[in-house]
Amino acid sequence: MTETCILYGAPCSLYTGKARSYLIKQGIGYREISPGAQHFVNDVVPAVHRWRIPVIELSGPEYIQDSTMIIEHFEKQPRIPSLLPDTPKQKIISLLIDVLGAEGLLRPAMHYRWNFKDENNDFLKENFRTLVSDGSTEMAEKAMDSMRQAGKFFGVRPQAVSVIEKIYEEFLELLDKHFSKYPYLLGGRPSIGDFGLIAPFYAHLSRDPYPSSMMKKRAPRVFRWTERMNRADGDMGEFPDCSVSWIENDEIPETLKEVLKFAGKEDLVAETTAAAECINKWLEQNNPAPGEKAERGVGFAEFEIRGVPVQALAQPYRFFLLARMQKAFAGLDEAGRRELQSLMEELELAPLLSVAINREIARHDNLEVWQ
Ligand SMILES: N[C@@H](CCC(=O)N[C@@H](CS)C(=O)NCC(=O)O)C(=O)O
Repeated sequence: MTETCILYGAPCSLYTGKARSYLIKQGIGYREISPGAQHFVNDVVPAVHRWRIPVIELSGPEYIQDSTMIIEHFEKQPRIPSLLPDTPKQKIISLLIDVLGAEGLLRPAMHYRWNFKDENNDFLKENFRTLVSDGSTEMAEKAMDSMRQAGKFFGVRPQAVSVIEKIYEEFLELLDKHFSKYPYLLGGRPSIGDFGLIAPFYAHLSRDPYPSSMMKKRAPRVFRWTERMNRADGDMGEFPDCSVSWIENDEIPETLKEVLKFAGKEDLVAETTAAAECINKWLEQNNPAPGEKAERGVGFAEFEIRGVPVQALAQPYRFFLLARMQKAFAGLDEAGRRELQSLMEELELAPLLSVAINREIARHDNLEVWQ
């Protein structure tokens, strides 16, 4: 395998897991370097305007920060086969799961990392030492403290903990059922949705000691999928009869429908709708100039999960990803749109086809900017 890029990232980083898995599955050569490296601190951070991982460095040098944009870069290469299905249902569902993975599971990812100190802390300290420039335990602990605080921004507060756990346990059970039938979300080949979902499921939920052990006990097939997503081959020995392709006839398996219906009903639709309202209010009041940087969060979306009030950062980035799904939907022919509309209604996810913020988010020079 020839080395074609450098990946700045880390095993404990949620979004690095998404980009890394794509590179592995596509056979794209890379060398992973920790962001504690001097070159990252001195050259890469100024080039991408902020400390954020993952970043890939290509010849030039050209830098790309953002797991989705890294994948998009390779998806556009003519010699690399695309992992976005081109049939209507599988395409839209793949792009929808990309949103769910990037933003929809931050509460369990943060809770199971930061609220189990006895089990996780030593492991995390060692991991976080590789993120900081002097490799010291003191700096690692500071970085951990700031991430622990970040959990609260996503709605991980004591009053919501038991409901976050309950929902995650049920979600795991449904996902485990799916992976007892199929090696990947859409059959015998990973798709863009698998890379979205691996983000919370790799670094945090399958790797940190407490949730890792929980997943191995409660959902061993989900754990196998997280291994599989980090192997260059299909790694699907348990499925000797499964062909190395997406399920035929644009079918969405029933087991995956159950997972999506559950995610939508529990919080994805409510949170997305509340975030859109919050961001639209902010836009009305602030009217950012076109080209102005869009911050990670603009206020807090307020909604309920199983009757428990939650406040979570309203992130414009969610709508950057959602717009990709909505544009793909708009680009379908009429029969495709009709089919999708009825599938999304069946899954109780139809509002996600239209909920939007009043200004688009674009990417410019590695930043999210208001259009
Ligand atoms: N949308 C970005 C999010 C990247 C991101 O938030 N990365 C985390 C580590 S997993 C980070 O760098 N956080 C530090 C910060 O944002 O200050 C992506 O997909 O790459």
